Amino acid sequence: MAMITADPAPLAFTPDRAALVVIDMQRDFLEPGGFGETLGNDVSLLAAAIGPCQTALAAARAAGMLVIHTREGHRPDLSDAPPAKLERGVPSARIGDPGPMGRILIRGEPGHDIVDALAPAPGEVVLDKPGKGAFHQTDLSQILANRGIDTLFVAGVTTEVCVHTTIREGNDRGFRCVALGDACASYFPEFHRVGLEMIKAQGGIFGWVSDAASFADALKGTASKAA
Ligand code: C5J
Repeated sequence: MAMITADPAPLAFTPDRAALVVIDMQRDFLEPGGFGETLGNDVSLLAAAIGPCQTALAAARAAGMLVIHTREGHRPDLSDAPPAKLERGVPSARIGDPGPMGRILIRGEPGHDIVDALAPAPGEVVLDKPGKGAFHQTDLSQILANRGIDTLFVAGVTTEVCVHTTIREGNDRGFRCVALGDACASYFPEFHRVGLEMIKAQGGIFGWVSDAASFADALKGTASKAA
């Protein structure tokens, strides 16, 4: 059993029954020329999460914890992209359009890749998802059930969109969900702050909020049987 400092209260967890889920740290969101920038965002704001994600990944790997990386994106023929998603907003380029990193938000294109600094290690799960939540139209539930996982530590981007949706989905499915706040980021600093507040408010209505260093501290000296 390990214990992590968190809000609204410390949380005890079993590392063998926990997973680190790193959400959508893709070039399409973090680098110029991708999906994030086509929506008018300053993508440099997301870089703040890279260092803390590295800290969390190193700690999880050392502990032998299950690590899952997600990628938001669509099939090249866009058959899995709801028209309502494709039509929305007034982006400078739409999903599927060509860009400097290939077709925007399309699987197999360079922009869909996870940034080099957070490249998945061999054997880690890479989960492609068509929606914002990591449970929607994916086999995440089965992967977690196969490993007996009951606690999710969640990092990545963006705090109020795919991180939040995944935590809400996980919470409703009975997982203890912990956002590693500094390992998450948003194009809107205020949404990041309030997004984290929302998770831990009301006694932890969606879960807990902690940070990458506390996660690493909690795992010090633990080594998973699953390693
Ligand atoms: C967005 C995400 N923001 N990964 N996706 O569209 O948060």
